[in-house]
Amino acid sequence: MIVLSGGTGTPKLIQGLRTLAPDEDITVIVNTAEDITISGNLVSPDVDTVLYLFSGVLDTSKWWGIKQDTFRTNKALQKLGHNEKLMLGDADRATCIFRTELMRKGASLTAATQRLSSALGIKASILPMCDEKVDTMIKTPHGSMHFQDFWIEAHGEPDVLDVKITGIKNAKPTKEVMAALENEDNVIIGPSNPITSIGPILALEGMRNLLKKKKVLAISPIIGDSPVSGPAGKLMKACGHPVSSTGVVGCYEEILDIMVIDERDTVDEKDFTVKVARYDTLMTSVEKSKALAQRVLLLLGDIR
Ligand code: GDP
Ligand code: FO1
Repeated sequence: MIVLSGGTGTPKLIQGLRTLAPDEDITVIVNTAEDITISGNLVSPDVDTVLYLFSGVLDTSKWWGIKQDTFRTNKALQKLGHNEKLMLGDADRATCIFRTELMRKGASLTAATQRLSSALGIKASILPMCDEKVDTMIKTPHGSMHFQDFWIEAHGEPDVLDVKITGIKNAKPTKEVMAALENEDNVIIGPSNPITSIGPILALEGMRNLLKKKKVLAISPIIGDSPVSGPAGKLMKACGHPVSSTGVVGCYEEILDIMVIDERDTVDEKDFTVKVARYDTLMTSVEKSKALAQRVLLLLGDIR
């Protein structure tokens, strides 16, 4: 199965999918537009979250970083007067150092991710969406800032006027992403931020046209008029989409076949242009992730 993923909501769903299918059968196409260089090393937050999930070391209290990681290097740098934008743990930093070293020697992000995957004993296929550098930039009244500056340094507080993904016009889905999509009829879009996590994947050349030919199921990250977590609401509004499950359908216009919305969602099903299914989508435990994943596979006809 193929899953398009950001770094929080979809990994929760993948946690459930893993209990129903072998890791070998799971391909995750991951957003890279939030990647950022920290103290000389490339951090790929969404890719790393997926890597750590599959290798069983993810800190699932935060949905980023490695559980029980230490922060000695980050603190030592602070003492020297160098405050890092992201609190990078020591073991997490090792991943980023190795990635950067491989890339410095000429490896693509995809190849470096494959190397990390096999070093971590991962059987799933974790595919960065592209190998070119792309950056999500948030336009605010104080100027344009990188997503990580907006989200961490500015605590997501500034008003948002627009969202732009720089470099996306020159970015292409990798040949590994294309090959994976060619071999699958069904695609799952997890409950991820439609603007900053799924938006960049869909903005890659040819991606929307390719997905139009697939059976695509999405899970809404919005319940009623607010996201379960994070800045999706503010960013959707800035991009002209209503903050609702129907607004999410708008973001996936022409490619979506089935939308899974939460059973508590007050939205009127008559307002949808695609097939709608209701379920408890709040994945607050592995059991709940599994139940939702089971429902998703049933809807896609992947299990009976
Ligand atoms: P990011 O890369 O950290 O922004 O993570 P994602 O884009 O993958 O996920 C963030 C989105 O997931 C947010 O918009 C949340 O509303 C949504 N989300 C997080 N947890 C859940 C959940 O348990 N259920 C649903 N339906 N949405 C969730
Ligand atoms: N998020 C935070 O809110 N604070 C942090 O200090 C932080 C550090 C960090 C380090 C590595 C990493 O892979 C992710 C990290 N995140 C942190 C999460 C990240 O900024 C975003 O939540 C993701 O980019 C959204 O997908």
